[in-house]
Amino acid sequence: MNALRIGIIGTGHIAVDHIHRLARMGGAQVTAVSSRRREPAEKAAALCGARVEDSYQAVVEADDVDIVMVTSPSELHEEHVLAAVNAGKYVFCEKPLAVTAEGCRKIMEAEQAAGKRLVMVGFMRRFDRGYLQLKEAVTGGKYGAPLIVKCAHRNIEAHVAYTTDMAITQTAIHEIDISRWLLDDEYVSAQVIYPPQTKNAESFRDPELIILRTSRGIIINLEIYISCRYGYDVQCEVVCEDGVLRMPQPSNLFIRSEGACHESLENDWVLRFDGAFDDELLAFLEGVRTGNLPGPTAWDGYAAAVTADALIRAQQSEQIETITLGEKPALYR
Ligand code: ISE
Repeated sequence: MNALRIGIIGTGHIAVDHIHRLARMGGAQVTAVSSRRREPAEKAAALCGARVEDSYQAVVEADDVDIVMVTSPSELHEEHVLAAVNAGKYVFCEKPLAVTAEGCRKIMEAEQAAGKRLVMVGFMRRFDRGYLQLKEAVTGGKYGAPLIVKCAHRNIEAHVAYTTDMAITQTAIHEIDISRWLLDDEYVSAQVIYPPQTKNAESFRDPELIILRTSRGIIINLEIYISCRYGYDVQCEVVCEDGVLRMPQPSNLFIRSEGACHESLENDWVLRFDGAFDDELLAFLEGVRTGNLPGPTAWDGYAAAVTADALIRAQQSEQIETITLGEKPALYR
């Protein structure tokens, strides 16, 4: 079996993480990388024996690139994914697919013009063991219809210059995707409610409570707390008619000592979702080999972007905002 040849656009932290994963997995070879900054590009290239190209166009057009991995800053995703799709290449794009719903729509149009699915979005939580168990239990129907989804997404602190809307586009975006996937339903409205501001954040609103409602009337109640300080903590519980299903946490050593019980939490998402990151890449590569890409699709990226737009409006209006997706194109049905 010939190794799949990968070109990477954007060589920050997550790209380097993917390079290490690909090296461990085998079956794929990074051949070219590009970045707006030369030094990180050279460092990333040295890790995998790739060459540095001067532009993203050169990566996309290279004959020895079958797959383009887009790990550039979010606001550049649209341009980079469109170039790759228009060149007929398979694309793995880190979330978000694009920062606007309009950008995602353009990507779907390009993919439809290509006549087949080329794009997978990096919503890695769909490959997490805990979420997969939850999905199986919800879908199995044994516990009755789902009524409420309660989620919490807490980060230790903002890792970059953070703004209030980033709590939606960078952070809540994971639950936006995972809840519609868990429920197999689409959102119809969005609301944001603010409790008192934490002393741990100054330049943006934190924490906040997000309420989403789906077409079947299911409520998603999501707490986002970017600067909780104590650890990286992601929780999800689905209240069904005849039972409550809680996502299991990855197991860590449980210690009883000095009159207390203690179990440590991971301190970032790459460690917390380590297995999910591996399994998503393996599924993507297998999808390219078989010509049958798994989700998350560009439609999923689009649905998340439309919901994020409504939530940003809701952050400002503090009113209930409606969400309208329109019809799902045949390619994604
Ligand atoms: C980051 O980009 C992620 O993807 C993490 O999963 C999320 O917890 C964090 O808030 C984001 O900034």
